[in-house]
Amino acid sequence: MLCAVLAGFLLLAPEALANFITPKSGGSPNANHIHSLYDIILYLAAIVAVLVEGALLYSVFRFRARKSRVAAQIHGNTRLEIGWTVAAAMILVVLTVVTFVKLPSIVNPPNSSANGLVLSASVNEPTPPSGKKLTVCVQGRQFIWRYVYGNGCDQHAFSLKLPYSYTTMVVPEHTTVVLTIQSTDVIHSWWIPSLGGKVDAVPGYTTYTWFKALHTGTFRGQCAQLCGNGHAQMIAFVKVVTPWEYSTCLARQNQLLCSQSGQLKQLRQELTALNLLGK
Ligand SMILES: [Cu+2]
Repeated sequence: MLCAVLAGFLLLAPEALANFITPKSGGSPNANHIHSLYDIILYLAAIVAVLVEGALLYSVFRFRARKSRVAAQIHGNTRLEIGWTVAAAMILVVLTVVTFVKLPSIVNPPNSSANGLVLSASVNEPTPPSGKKLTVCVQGRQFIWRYVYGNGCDQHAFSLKLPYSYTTMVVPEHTTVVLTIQSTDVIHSWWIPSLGGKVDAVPGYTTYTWFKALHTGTFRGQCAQLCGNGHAQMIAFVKVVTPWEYSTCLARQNQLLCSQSGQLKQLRQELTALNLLGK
């Protein structure tokens, strides 16, 4: 009876509890591979748990203490002991092989799709086989995420006058996006669950991850490393749009940044002049 209930639970679980007891997925191939690997391990572990607990409960009930009955002892039964040692080892071997088979698809970025954006290559970041990707630099600081778009963003963001944004990252769909992750103060952790695993932003180091959004939409994430008293506010959004919308959005962002830096320059001049007048 108990086994039937647990088996029913396992059968229904993928539908009823999608992304509840398993990692979020659906936004990017790496997130999907993490999800399916997690599923395989979870269900194997669940089967082992049901078998072991079932045997235990059955034995407790069936062989409970009764007058004038002595339980049979199986200690020292070589066949049985070799059997369950080999079975446990085989399960671990299967899990290891499955993990190593799936790992490359989680770590290595694939090519952008034909309808994605055509982009440039660079040398030190994870690169898809075609070499074409979109680079976005993610910078964690207490307590906000900053994104700079385009090649060279990790070193020459200011001299190249690259467009940037805070909190919400805009990216095109079907395009391999490689993230270059840095921190300016303490350790933060970049994590948009539907778009893949989390990666730490460590001061003094550059870490990398990637995603390839499978459809448009907005994905929410949160800094996953306690980084100070404003940690809870350090949320992040990835807004996935069509490649055309992305190009338009980037051009608009450039224009806005340009006009604002013009205004800033003017304001600085005025303040400097006032200061000089005051002296
Ligand atoms: Cu944080």
